[in-house]
Amino acid sequence: MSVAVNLRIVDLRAKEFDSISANSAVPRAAVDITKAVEEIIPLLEDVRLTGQDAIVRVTTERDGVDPRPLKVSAQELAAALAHLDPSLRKAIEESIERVFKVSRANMPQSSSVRLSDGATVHQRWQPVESVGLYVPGGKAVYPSSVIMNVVPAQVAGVERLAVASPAQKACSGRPHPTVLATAALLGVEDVYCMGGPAAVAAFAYGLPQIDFAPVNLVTGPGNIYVAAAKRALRGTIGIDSEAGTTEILVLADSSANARFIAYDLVSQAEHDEAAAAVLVTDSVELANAVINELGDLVSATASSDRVRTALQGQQSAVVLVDNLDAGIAFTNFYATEHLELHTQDNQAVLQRITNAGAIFMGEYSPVSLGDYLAGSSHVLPTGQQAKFGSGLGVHSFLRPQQVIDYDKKGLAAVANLVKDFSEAEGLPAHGEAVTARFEA
Ligand code: HSO
Ligand code: ZN
Repeated sequence: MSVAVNLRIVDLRAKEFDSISANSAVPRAAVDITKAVEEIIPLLEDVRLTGQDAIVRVTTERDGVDPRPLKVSAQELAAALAHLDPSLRKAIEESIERVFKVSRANMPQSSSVRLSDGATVHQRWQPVESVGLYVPGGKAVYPSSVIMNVVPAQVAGVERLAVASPAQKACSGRPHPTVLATAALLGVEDVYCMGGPAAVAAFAYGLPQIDFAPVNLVTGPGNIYVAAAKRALRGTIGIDSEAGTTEILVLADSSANARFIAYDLVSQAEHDEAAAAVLVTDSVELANAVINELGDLVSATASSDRVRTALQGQQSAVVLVDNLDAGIAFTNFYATEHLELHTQDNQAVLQRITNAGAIFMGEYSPVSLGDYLAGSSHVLPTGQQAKFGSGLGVHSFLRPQQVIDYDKKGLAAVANLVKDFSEAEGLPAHGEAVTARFEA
């Protein structure tokens, strides 16, 4: 039986809106990360002071399993790979290959600028030495996230890559076998049975009992407590971003296929009750058609209750606008994680899109393709972070380093200018360090 979906309609026709009013018209689901940070600080401290003991304690208490040995053995990894369903293995291998190709093409180039005779500044890209990748357990199992994190790190040239994934009660207290199998396929040998904020703390502080050294950078998705741990430990470690709940915004005109759009909204709503699914359109007919299609789809889909809750939450809506210009303006203000364009001229619209995590062009580029197999990353900025951040990629694992290479002639040409600057800043020793080189 089909039950109508109450996707709310936000009518912005004949209304002025700006970034603030657009985002309060369709607010993100509220998450109190500050409170979560407060809650987990004692646990992070516990891991810092007692290492593996803290991890064992918290996992036994909360999940009812002893995660030891924390390090997943080579035999366990090999067994997980041997038991991997052959067709899933094919899909994983194809995904890996595509992400590899895209990552290789995305490697930034070093540069070298000669500013005058004997005056050169180079820039080279240096990989981060060690990375911890967090792979969540819980509501869903994401071998795809292993690919999206590991492949760009490997292409960037990261030397040491450790994966942590929580003990699963249903998997005899070990991480999920598809996660292990994917790690094995990627040649990752350092895999640990640990989860939640404690795992992020282990990445930051190391675990002396099992000779696990701290890493420099932690990436990967997780629940609010994992995000809170990343926020609390940032500085001790680098982090990719604080991954929030999935968002999809579809910008469509009357030419769009309502059924395809409904499917795509449902596909991302499937992740979480707090997922945001937003349709922005200037066509009332399309809006009604999509809402109509959703009734059937949501009633029939596997996670019907979760999807319905997500679509009927404050964070999801159909936004009606006067025309495509207003739709583009709303889209840029909202700065969605995933943007789908379903318009008569997607290329022209694309030129005017400034803020989005990733952009999916037309009816044969759905978000779920990007989640698994497009070759692009599915680790993308949520909650307006697309205004300043980007998806995960090779660049996330690289640091630009500048190399300053001046000879005597190059330095002589600017020696007096340095002296003038240094005096203006009241730091004459700076200038003297240069002029001294030219005194007899
Ligand atoms: N859409 C999610 C990624 C994902 N989907 C993983 C399926 N598996 C966040 O971008
Ligand atoms: Zn997804």
